[in-house]
Amino acid sequence: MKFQVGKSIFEIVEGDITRQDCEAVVNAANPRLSPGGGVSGAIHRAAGRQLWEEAKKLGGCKTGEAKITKGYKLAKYVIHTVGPVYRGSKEDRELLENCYINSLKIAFEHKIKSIAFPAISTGIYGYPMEEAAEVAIKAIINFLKNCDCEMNVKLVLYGNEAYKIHEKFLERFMAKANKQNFK
Ligand code: AR6
Repeated sequence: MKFQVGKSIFEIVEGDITRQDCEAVVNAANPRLSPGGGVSGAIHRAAGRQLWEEAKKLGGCKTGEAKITKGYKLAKYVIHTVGPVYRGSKEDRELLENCYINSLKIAFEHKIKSIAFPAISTGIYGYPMEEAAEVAIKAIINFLKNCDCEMNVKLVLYGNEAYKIHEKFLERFMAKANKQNFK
């Protein structure tokens, strides 16, 4: 499912983030930026050992913030962001939103034209998929609407269930936005 947002394209796809043809891949990292499991483990395996060699020199990353490294065998860049561990508090939402916004800001600063995100925090960190889908989609679309950029942003959902949840939310969101003359 694909939409034009300003001069950019926003797309949701079902698949493996290590198999996307993108200039930058976003990693759902931990505060140490160590390889870990889940999507982060897969990204580190695909990029190779040099990714950890570079990431470990960055002094970690706070929740909601983002840092960039080279992408080695995976892509030109990897942008590491640390999602919140879900607690069911108001703060979770803001921190998750910050992950998307801060990653996109770094991408913009590096003139990155194509970027792939996983569904940050929805695995080991326990963020409910429906709530996370709303936060991710709104954050990405608002950023693209308000930025003078031409980016191709992909949200890569692992498995059909995750894809369907995002598709449902995106359809409702776009229908509402179109009624309000979405540009
Ligand atoms: N491609 C796309 N999405 C994937 C892939 C893949 N190859 N593999 C898993 N996912 P998680 P978190 C989905 O747990 O919740 C790590 O150990 C997965 O189904 O990877 O932010 C870090 O080091 C889920 O929907 O990230 C941290 O300690 C989403 O990616 C911790 O996990 C995120 O799942 C971060 O937890």
